[in-house]
Amino acid sequence: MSFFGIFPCLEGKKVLILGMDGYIGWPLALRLLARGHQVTGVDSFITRRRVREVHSDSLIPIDSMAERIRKASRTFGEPGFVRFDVTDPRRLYSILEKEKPDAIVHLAEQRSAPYSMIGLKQATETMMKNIVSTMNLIYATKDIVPESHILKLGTMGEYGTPNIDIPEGFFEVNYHGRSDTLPFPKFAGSWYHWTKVHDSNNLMFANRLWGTAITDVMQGVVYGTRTSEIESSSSHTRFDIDEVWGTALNRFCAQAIAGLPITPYGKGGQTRGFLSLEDSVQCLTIAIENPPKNGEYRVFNQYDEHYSVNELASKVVEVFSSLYPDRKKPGILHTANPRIEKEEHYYNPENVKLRELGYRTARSLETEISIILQDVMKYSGRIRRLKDVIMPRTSWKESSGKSAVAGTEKKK
Ligand code: USQ
Repeated sequence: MSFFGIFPCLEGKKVLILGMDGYIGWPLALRLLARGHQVTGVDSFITRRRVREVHSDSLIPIDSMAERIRKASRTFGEPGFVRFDVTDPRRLYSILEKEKPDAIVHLAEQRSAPYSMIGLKQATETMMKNIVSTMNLIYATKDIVPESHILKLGTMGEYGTPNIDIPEGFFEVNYHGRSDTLPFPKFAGSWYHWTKVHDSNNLMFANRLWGTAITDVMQGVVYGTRTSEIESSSSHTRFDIDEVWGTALNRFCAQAIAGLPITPYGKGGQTRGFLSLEDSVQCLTIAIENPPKNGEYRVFNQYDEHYSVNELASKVVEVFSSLYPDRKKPGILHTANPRIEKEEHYYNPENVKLRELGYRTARSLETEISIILQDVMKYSGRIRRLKDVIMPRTSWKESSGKSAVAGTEKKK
């Protein structure tokens, strides 16, 4: 158990989690309940459906929401839950009327960059779901609970990989003899990442219009299978390893256990901010328990350390070899990069604000990789069934609208 998880919060809050069924949503619900907050969740279960559409599944089996709630209630307290899609403003207004939450955490967005790059249909679905759900939340909060705090999950990918340091949201600019504090320029690398930029702009404007209190979290890539509360309740969160829904380090661990080569794309020098699931949940909890001042819009860069994908691949090989000395050492295969991104670049984002509020890294990278490998090993039989969906296929260059157009013609 992390140091942070031991002590319950003195002042319980009412928290609404949009996207409570997701990879981060469920462990966050457990953590907040364990700390004495009242939690209600919303989800449409779209991630479960979309993952099955690419013939994949969570490697670690997950319970139905009814079973999740039963397990949470036995250990920490009962969360409320309502099933709907946040793009439906009527349902969102009605739950805010009913719950009157102190904080609303918005995790209910399409979260896969490769999914958004499959073609026009997926790109527009991502745009629509993400931007509309955030607009619904902005208006519903202003109309029903104007004092509430919106905690919105954005992404470090909004900034791209500029050749200068990245501040937390804003920076001082001097130009032609004049200076101002301005939002740092955004340069996203997928339709998905651009939706998060559009969300950030809309949230910033809502704050200017109505003074809505907002935390816009620029989160790095999350890895891991467990938090303290997952361990004590045996209520697992999903763990995706396929090329569309799985993320780098989680996939590398699964590849090592499956006996497949680990796949840094291209040269593998692409560097991102990473943090464990335990740390992600810790940071979001800190943001909820330390809300922005009335009328404040603040930006947190939420990651622990930055690594290149080559560094992560080598780390997985190293930890795997010491855990399983008798097994064949995993290979590393630099596959052609399906994405359009810099493969060697400068990267130095700032991440001090959460540390100032008390965030401390829960476990070292090596410890976390070792835990993931051992958890994944328990499902090595299931990995064999998912082998065909692990290697990269979704190409940024080949993303096309033709199949969506062909679908329309057929209907006529
Ligand atoms: N990568 C590989 N090999 C793989 C998978 C990924 O080299 O097998 C590379 C990608 O090319 C990329 C980097 O790893 O340069 C990160 O890719 P990813 O698939 O782990 O993560 P990404 O698509 O960027 O998106 C994920 C989450 C998203 C979140 C984002 C944070 O799916 O929801 O917003 O991480 S960030 O990357 O900081 O924008």
